[in-house]
Amino acid sequence: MKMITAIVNKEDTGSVCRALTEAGFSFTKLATTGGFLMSGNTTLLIGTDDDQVDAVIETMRSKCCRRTEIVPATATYGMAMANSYPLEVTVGGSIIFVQDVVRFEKL
Ligand code: 2BA
Repeated sequence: MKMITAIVNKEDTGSVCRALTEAGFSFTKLATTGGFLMSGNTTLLIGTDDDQVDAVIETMRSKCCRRTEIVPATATYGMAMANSYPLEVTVGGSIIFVQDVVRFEKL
């Protein structure tokens, strides 16, 4: 079994969650904050069989897109940093980590 940890842009969260549900995958949705932009994103915890990992990722790929975000000149981000001019960063589609699950119990 694997645990997929996926950080999803907030713009894509609704469509990604709908697609995962329609495809029959179980997940837990957490409200999270990116450490660099300090803006809201969503982290999904998706426990699944090894042979379903690619299907989960393809389902997500169909709903996640890369987008450019402009950080205003006055924004502070990270720890005690501020930019003096507008900053353009490419965010997403999704940052995905896949880890082995040593033991799974449902009580
Ligand atoms: P944030 O940390 O808010 O980062 C938003 C975007 O800002 C990143 O998009 C990246 O393009 C840019 N960025 C991040 N750190 C930077 C830096 N030190 N210098 C310049 N630009 C930087 P993504 O790479 O698509 O990441 C989207 C979100 O996924 C991140 O939001 C963070 O919440 C998470 N994430 C990304 N990489 C991660 C990692 N290695 N471990 C844990 N979470 C990660």
